[in-house]
Formats: sequence, structure tokens, C-alpha cells
Amino acid sequence: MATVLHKPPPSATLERIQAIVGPKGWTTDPAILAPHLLEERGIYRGHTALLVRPASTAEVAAVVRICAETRTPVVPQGGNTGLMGGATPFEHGGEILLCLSRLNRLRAIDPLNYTMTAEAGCVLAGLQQAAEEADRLFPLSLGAEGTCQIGGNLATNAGGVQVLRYGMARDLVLGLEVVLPDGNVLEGLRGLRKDNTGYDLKQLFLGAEGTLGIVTAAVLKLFPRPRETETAFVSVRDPGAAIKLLAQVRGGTGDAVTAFELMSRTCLDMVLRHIPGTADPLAGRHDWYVLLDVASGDTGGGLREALERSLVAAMEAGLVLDAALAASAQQSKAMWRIRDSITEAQKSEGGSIKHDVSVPVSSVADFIAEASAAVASTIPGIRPVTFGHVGDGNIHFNLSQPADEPHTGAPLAAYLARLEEINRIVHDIVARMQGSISAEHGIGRRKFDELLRYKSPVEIALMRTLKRTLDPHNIMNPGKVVAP
Ligand code: FAD
Ligand code: 2HG
Ligand code: ZN
Repeated sequence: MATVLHKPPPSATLERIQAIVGPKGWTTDPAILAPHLLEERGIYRGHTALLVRPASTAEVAAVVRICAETRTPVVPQGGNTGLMGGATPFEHGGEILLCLSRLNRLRAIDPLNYTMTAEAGCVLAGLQQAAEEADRLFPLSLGAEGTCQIGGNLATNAGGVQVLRYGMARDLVLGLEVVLPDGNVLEGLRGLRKDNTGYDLKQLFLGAEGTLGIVTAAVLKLFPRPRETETAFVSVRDPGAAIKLLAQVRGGTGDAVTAFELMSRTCLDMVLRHIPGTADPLAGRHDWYVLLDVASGDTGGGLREALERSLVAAMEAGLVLDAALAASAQQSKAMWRIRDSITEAQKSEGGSIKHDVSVPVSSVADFIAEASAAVASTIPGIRPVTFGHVGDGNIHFNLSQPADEPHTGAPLAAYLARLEEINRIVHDIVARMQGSISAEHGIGRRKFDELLRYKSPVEIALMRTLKRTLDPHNIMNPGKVVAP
């Protein structure tokens, strides 16, 4: 694991930064700092001498200019929901933490251009709502949407549940404003669909996890709002049947599938056990389920019939065992609550060794079968919590500790100590299937070493060249993603 050795910045540097943002823009209060220093799953707990909250791009730029001059490393933080430890400062306390939460204005919305211009600290759910009020759709959607911020979404190139139809976060950006590691501002807030003037610079910062600059605002793509949406909770024979079902429903509904999520019975059981108010949408017990949405701009009601026809055909073909179609928006919400609660529910089931991987969609079933067998023979009783955005070939292959051992103390520590061994088994299978060891969560600190192992030397060298060129003093979120 790469650690950067630093000591807390001198007080003169901190005072200069404090003067830029004014009394409302910084804190050293341990009680306020505490949640910002703890990573989502509690895996990392960092330290900092200063949390700074600039209220404008100009303030971010002025702070970063001082950081560049004094060689003070800076960790950008959005909603702190990232799963790779990227937003948590290191334990040495030498970095300042820069939170974007006060940079939260919706600068413009242009329904005819199908765009909105939002500052980095806007909470994702708020932007979805603002788009809806303008009779438009902003399609980025994920379980953490009530807390995560658009700056964090763009910095991690977040995926979520509608990638199948609308793409990843990077596909939703037309223009970007970024504070560079020397404090200069890249002013790229253009709302153009066509702009072929050389390198697409914004793409460098999307998915860079704050290692090349601080995203301060973006021009985001909007879409027409669907007029009809149908949700189905379906039990399927096995993961292979789920993949065939996807192809069948895409074909049968005029490619109207917007979300297609697989989950195992283990996931459903954990949710039903730990999340109050959830209920199994189907009567019998099954091993595998799919939750899917189809949506269309029509209001004629034909979509539900088309979905029903596809599901009946899939039942006759033995792919689908049972299905429930949501009869109301409320029922659809209840089905989605099950899916969105898996991460939370899994927290109550002892240690978890997570893998966020992707393989070609056609290899999803083989991956699940092979990886499940491999880990079961390594740790008897290990519980694969297998779910994810299989329409994108993205599987969350999270491995919970065996049920029959204590989930605290030495047994928990012993289980988590096998992280590297289990990562190797799972990631080697992924690599053999030409997949990715991080489909959507990024690299951060957690997968820093894994990236070196699985990315080609040419790619790593190019990434390092970019890092050195843009951030020559290595002050932007050092020790995350790739070292210079
Ligand atoms: P943070 O966690 O604050 O930061 C993440 C990274 O981005 C850090 O490296 C940070 O330094 C950097 N960063 C933050 N803001 C900026 C900025 N303005 N400029 C430059 N760098 C910045 N992820 C998915 O992809 N798909 C999912 O379906 C999904 N579901 C989730 C469900 C739950 C319940 C949870 C807890 C997490 C989920 N995530 C998912 C992970 C997480 O929500 C996303 O990675 C999200 O995009 C992070 O946004 P954030 O604002 O919380 O960023
Ligand atoms: C999801 O799809 C998220 O719900 C979180 O990406 C996955 O908990 C996880 O590993
Ligand atoms: Zn996910």
C-alpha cells in the first residue's frame, strides 16, 4: 500500500488558507471533522489539521494556489460515500481536506439544450429533482444518491442502475470546470454536443478521483422524461437465464430496458432480515432474481403488455420461474428499496470482502459459477453476496464471512486478513475473462496495488506521465489511484 509521508502543514500555511475562505469556510473542531475522516465502511480513519469548505470556484482556486506554493497535499471530498477510500485523508495528518458542500448552486438549466450546469457540491438527488421540475430526466441513479455529490460522481465516474440506457457519469458530461493542481481554472463549461477541437480534456478529470484536479462545476446532459415506466421483480432459473432474459426483454420491448439488476437469494434474505418494512415480492423461495425497469416516452400503455409478453415467453422457455409486475409507483419503489438496501443489509452480516468487477455480459454466468466455486473451496462456508448491474456485465461479488463463526474479534480479523488471497482468486478469474477489477467504484486507496498488478505496464506508464505532468508536486490526493 502506498503511503505518503507528511507531517501537518505549518500553522502559517493554515492561516493563509483560513483567511481565503473566512470563518464559515473552515473548521478544526474534532466533532465536526470526525464523520469526514471516516471512510464509508469504517475501513480507514484519517487525520487532518484543517477541513476547508470554499464557497466559490475562485476560493477553491486560491486555496489550491497556496497548497501548490507550500507543497501542501489536498484531499477533495464530496458526499464521502465512495467505497475505495479515495475521499479519506491518510493517517499521517499532512493533508488538508477540501469539502465541496458549499459549492452547491444549480447555475443554469436549459430545457431546450437539454442541459443543466451544476456546481460540484450539488447532491445528486437534488439534481434529479431539479431536472424533473423542468420536465427533464437526469438519469444518473444510485443507492447513495441522497448523499453523494455530483462532483464526487464525476470524479469517480459513477455507474449505478441506468448505465444500460444512459451510460456512466462520464457519458453525461458536456462541459467541465476544474481547478488544476497549480490553482489555474480550466474553464470548460460548454454545452455543446459537437466540439471536435483536439483532445477531450474534460475526460482526464472524469474518473480521476481528485488526483488531477478539483471539479468545481459541470454541464450535464438531460433527457426526455419517460411517460411510462414498468417494474418487474422476477425469479430466474440461474444467472445464465437472467442474461438470456435481458436479450429477450430488450428485443420484445423495442429496447426499452433502462435497468436490469441481478441478485441472489442470499442478498434478498439479508435485506429481509435487516431492513425494516421490506417484504419478498414473490411467494416461493428461489435462488436468483432480476429487478428490471422498462421505460418509454409513449403514454399509450403498450409497454406493460410488451413486458408481459416477453416475460410469458421467457417463462415458457424455462428462463423465468415467477414474476411480479409492480401495480403502482409505490410497489415499484418497494421493489427498488430491496435492491438499494443490499449494501446496508450486508453490513450486519460480519466481515465482507468486496469485489466490484465487470466481464463481458456473455461471460457473467461463467464468472459467477467459477468465482463462487473457487472461494467456497478456499473458505468453507463463505457467503457470496452476488448482485449488480448485469446488464452492463458489472457484478458486485461481495463475500460475507461464514455465518457460523463470531463476526467480531479474532475470527473477524482472521477473515479480513484473507483479503489479498481472496482478491487474487477473484481478480485472476476476472483478468482471464478480459474483465475489469473495478467496474464502477474506482481505485482510490483500496485498489491502488491491484491496479498495478492488472493494468498493463504501458497503461500505468501513461497514467504516471499524466499525473506527473498535471500535478508535478504530487499534491492532489496523493497515494490514490496511481503514484507519479
Ligand atoms: P466522495 O466519496 O466524497 O469522493 C469520491 C472520490 O472522488 C474521492 O477520491 C474524492 O477525493 C473525489 N472527489 C470528490 N469530489 C470531488 C471533486 N469535486 N473534484 C475532484 N475529486 C473529487 N457507486 C457507483 O458507481 N454505482 C453505484 O450503484 C453505487 N451505489 C452505492 C450505494 C451505496 C449505498 C453507497 C454507500 C455507495 C455507492 N456507490 C456507488 C459509491 C459512491 O456512492 C460513488 O462512488 C459516488 O459517486 C461518490 O460520490 P461522493 O460525492 O460521495 O464522493
Ligand atoms: C450498488 O450497486 C453499489 O448497490 C454498492 O455499487 C455495491 O455494496 C456494494 O459493493
Ligand atoms: Zn453498483
